[in-house]
Amino acid sequence: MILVKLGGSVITDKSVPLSFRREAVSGLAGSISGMMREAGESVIVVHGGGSFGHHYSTIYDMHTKPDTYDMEGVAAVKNSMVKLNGMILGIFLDEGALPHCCPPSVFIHGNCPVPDRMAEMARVADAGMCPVTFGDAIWCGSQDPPTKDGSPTADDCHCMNRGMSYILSGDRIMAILSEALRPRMAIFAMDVDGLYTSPDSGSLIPEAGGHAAIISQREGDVTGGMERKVREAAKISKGGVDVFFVNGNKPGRITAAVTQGSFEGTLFRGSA
Ligand code: IP8
Repeated sequence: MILVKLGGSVITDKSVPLSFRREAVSGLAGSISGMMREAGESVIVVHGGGSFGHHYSTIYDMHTKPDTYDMEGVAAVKNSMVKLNGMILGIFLDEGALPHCCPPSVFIHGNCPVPDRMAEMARVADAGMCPVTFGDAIWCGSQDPPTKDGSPTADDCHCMNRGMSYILSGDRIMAILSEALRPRMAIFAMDVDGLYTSPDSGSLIPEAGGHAAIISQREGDVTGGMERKVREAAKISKGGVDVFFVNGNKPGRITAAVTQGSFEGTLFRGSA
């Protein structure tokens, strides 16, 4: 099984609110469909919020830390993500990737991943459909932030129904699903070729390892942009899963990584 994260910067134009990049999504869906049909690979897709979810999270000042955010904001973020997800599902269907919509509330209760639900997603993928989930605003009753940076973990289940919510990033979902399902590879499709030694003029890092520490935050979205991506990728690879950062505008590179083991991007080698 392969997990693929479609980054918000590939599927939307982050500089223009509510702008969808149809052609980029078609290319990615075509490549995923090919991996499923021709290479017999089971695939689960996670997508980010881009200029949909992040647009409203910023307007309503919502973050990954559980808090009593404006419920109008929770509703606006969720509505925008469902719209974005609907467009993605339509293109996946057109490209023969047989999408199976799985909002995160299907497998995350408050701040707790639900193992049975994640196992069911894997069964859907193994049966030849493509479960598609996404970063979202999540209802969570927790009174205290469960971790230092506020992101939920499987160990911290305090759903006390006190009206809290939080933004769950697609990158975090990648780590949650990787830990539960142990995919063969976790791929992050982004709008750059991979990780660079410095944000502006550095060279591409083909294999990350210790380099990951030197990467600073490139973009300032509510879920932490590149910094969070690197953190989650490092966590996933420490669990023994290969993680690949790749340019999502060049979907042939995803196919080459999955079918030929040829990595044009940045690889975090799994090291359990
Ligand atoms: O784009 C966050 O997911 P991300 C989604 O993967 C929202 O960080 C709702 C802002």
